[in-house]
Amino acid sequence: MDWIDLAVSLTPVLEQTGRLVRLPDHRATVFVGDTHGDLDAVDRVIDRFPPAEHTLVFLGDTVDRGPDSAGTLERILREKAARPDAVHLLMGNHEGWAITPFSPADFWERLSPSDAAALGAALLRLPIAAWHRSGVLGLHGALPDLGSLEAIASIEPGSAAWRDVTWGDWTDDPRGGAGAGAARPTYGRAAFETRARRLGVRVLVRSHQPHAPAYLFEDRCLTLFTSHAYGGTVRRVAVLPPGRHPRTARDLPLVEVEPPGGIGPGAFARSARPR
Ligand SMILES: [Mn+2]
Repeated sequence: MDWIDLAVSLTPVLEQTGRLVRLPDHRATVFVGDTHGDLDAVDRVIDRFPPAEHTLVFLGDTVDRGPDSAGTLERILREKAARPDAVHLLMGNHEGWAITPFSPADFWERLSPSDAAALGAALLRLPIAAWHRSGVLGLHGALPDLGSLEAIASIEPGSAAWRDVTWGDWTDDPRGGAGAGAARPTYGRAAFETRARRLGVRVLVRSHQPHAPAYLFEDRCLTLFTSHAYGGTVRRVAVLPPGRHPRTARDLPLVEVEPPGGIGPGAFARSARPR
């Protein structure tokens, strides 16, 4: 099957799951940050944490920037099709390109208009957050300003809450961030604490900002990146073992997904573009 047809064929599975994934307790959850066309990163994650034994949560931004966007997305979708309950791809801003297009977006801009339309519509069905009842929430960017966790299930693509989740940044600047009106909504500690309390979130695991501090807000906000596409970042995933009730994100072990001996000369590097 052509892989864009594969993406379209997953629509019923995604609709059944809904916008808010409920993660199971009985096996480890592995959170994977932006992969951005870094197929080697995805291959290594799946080799090391097989979906037969783990729940994999990809936090979005699988395409653009890196050398093999189509291969990266296809690999994740094939794993999803094979084990729909064990592999989840959440929506990042690069999966939401059909709603908020931006440039440069090398992957999307090279697709034919019909392929971009079909794939863009299919990816708008993706879930936007994954919840583990130990208090851990995974999503791409920032927490939405909602009254309850359950409200996440009703987020509409294009809404303010959707924009916060897919585009939102965090900052430790004590003055806070640029807020909801900015092209890239940015929030500080006060917004984090208020929103996390309302949602019942103890620990947030997210990606989206390749050079953000790994830990923010008393270590309750973990930023992961799992791609070499921006250069200078070590690919890491975070593991939530079964039975653990984390107080902070430091209770989720970080695992580097690199070849033996480190990044090495074969790694690619691209100039950082803050998207
Ligand atoms: Mn992003």
